[in-house]
Amino acid sequence: MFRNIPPILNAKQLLDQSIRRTKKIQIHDREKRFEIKKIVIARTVAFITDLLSQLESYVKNFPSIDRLPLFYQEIIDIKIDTNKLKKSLGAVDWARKTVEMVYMTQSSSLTKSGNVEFLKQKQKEIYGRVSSIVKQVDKNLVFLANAQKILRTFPDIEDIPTVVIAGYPNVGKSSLIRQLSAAKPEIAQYPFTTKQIFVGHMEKMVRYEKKRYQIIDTPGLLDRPLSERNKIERQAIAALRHLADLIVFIFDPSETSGYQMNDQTLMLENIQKLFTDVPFLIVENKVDIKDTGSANRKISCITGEGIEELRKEILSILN
Ligand SMILES: Nc1nc2c(ncn2[C@@H]2O[C@H](COP(=O)(O)OP(=O)(O)OP(=O)(O)O)[C@@H](O)[C@H]2O)c(=O)[nH]1
Ligand SMILES: [Mg+2]
Repeated sequence: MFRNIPPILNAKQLLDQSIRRTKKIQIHDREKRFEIKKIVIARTVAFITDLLSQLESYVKNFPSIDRLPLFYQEIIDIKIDTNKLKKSLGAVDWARKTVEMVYMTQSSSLTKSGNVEFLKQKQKEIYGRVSSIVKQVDKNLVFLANAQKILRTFPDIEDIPTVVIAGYPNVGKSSLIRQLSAAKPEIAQYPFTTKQIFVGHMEKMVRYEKKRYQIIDTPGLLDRPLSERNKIERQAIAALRHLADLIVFIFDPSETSGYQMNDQTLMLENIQKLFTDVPFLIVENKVDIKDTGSANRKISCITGEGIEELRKEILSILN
């Protein structure tokens, strides 16, 4: 989704690139004086127009945040900071307009003059002014380049029926995604292995047509108020809030995850209070270690027990 943004250079790289490009411009005239004049003018114009088109493309090609789906808006605020992002885009746009103004007010004095020394002096002056404008927004360009790097790591979310897997850390959420889809999120025996949203897909034949579903892995959540949640946990909450048509909540009754059932139960209750209009499917994982005998669905991501039944149940709820 965010892979097509052109690379954003910092001030020095941008100025160096534009100067390098203009050096290639050569013009021949039988009269040396005219030749120099034409070259100076052509290079100055090319330098500025190249810069202008770069600056314009940075702002124009950046996704307009307010028009993105709400999930992305929230993830951008968590991982990048929407305010700073808007300020940086504004600053780069200011630089473009200011460079344009310099060009409009100065370029006529270039064409009017026949004096080569004066022309060269004028060219130096314009380069100096334009460079100082671009350097003023260097930190904004660096911020945008970094934001762009972060955007590229975002998962591609489609507008199709979606199940979000949630639960305490280390209970087997990523293991379940691996069982139910072709996605291969990292699995490890320590908490907080998953640090961002991961997307897998499931399919079902509906009247001779293949229907696709999304299954979303989230970072583990602890039972605490939203205001105390870190950026990794807040991504899980954003996925639950904006993407879930069904929430599969995973318990680990074996407590080999390192978290007690008491705490896991409290968290489920709190999450249920937050998302009252989404159906919940409560699942106990690691039944190969511990079977509680409760009425909840039981699975094992190690032996595969209960996985196919769970898949069917998820697909029948999602429809
Ligand atoms: N015995 C047993 N171990 C399991 C089962 N499912 C997962 N595990 C193990 O539990 C540990 C955590 O699994 P993950 O899938 O990484 O758990 P997670 O919930 O995604 O963890 P975070 O991303 O850190 O929140 C790993 O060592 C898994 O091998 C299961 O059904 N039985
Ligand atoms: Mg995980």
